[in-house]
Amino acid sequence: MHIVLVDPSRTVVKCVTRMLEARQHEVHAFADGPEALVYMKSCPDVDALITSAELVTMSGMELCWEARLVAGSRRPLCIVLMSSIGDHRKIGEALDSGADEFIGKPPVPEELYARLRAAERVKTMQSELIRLATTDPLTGIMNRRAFFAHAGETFRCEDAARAISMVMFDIDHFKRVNDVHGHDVGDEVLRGVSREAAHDGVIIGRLGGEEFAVLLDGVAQPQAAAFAERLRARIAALHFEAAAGGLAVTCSFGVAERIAGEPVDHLLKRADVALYAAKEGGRNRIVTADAAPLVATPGPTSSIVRATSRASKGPAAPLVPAANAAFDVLVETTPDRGGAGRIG
Ligand code: GH3
Ligand code: MG
Ligand code: MG
Repeated sequence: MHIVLVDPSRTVVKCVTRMLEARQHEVHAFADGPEALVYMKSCPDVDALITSAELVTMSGMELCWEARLVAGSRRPLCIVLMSSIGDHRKIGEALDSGADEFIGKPPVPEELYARLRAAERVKTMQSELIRLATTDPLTGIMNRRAFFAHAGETFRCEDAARAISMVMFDIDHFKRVNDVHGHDVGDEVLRGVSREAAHDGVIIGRLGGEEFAVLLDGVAQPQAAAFAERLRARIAALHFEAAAGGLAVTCSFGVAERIAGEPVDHLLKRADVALYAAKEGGRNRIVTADAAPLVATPGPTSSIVRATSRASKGPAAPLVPAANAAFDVLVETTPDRGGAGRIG
């Protein structure tokens, strides 16, 4: 395991490091909490923190708490607090501060090893739970919830000068792929399209069905539209094999750049309205939304995106572009001829 060890005593650090290295653990030792936290922030693969309860500029309890915040809910981290004081109140306080284990100082090697083995088991389970909770099982990319969480974090860290753009896209006439070639081929198309879109290591999520979103951090709308155009062309060039013959698919794209202070769901809404315009305009194209905010009239489904209401062809909560908003059709491609014609 990759372990951060924090103790002000060089002797303790030396002794515990020797114990851990004897079991092939990788140890990074620090004399105090703040420097350990800086390291943990920059190094997301730290598996465990072993800290003394008695530190210099912050208490061991505070470090436990801060380390828990650094790890958040998406990063498994085992925290072990070491203290020479066998005070039960202190043990309770340590556990309440985010520690998983409490161990005497200096630790007895066999106890330390056993606690780390237990930590490893818990970590494996936590990693699997996190993976299941954040990954779309069909495509292996982020699911809707994880994408929103990731976008939310990006938005919180935003520096005012940095552009952020959202690209939403949806496979054209995908229902016909299923109808003509079967659900398994449909699934293969979903995998192929998401693989192509995830190609450059971009932040991509499957928002539902055959609808995807890409978050482009540090990218303004014109460059985001150019990215979408490259992706549109790459997806259109994909070839899928099916019993009834080969097939190709196209996608429609909506692109929007974040207005300062705009929340994730609002930006997605604008990208979705642009996507809707791309569908209306003939599909297999990119439409950018103007930076003007949308006026969402109140309605039962007026949150986030309208994919569901579109898919069901039922009444959608109306989203009305504000007076100065405009749709800008960027890429005029050959309008589709009803989709089925494209499917070989
Ligand atoms: P449009 O061009 O307007 O987007 O038309 P469309 O046919 O792509 O859209 P529609 O919303 O009518 O159909 C989407 C289809 O996607 C219907 C649904 O059965 C299918 N679908 C949703 N999730 C999955 C999945 O996980 N696998 C497969 N194979 N199909 C799926
Ligand atoms: Mg579709
Ligand atoms: Mg759809």
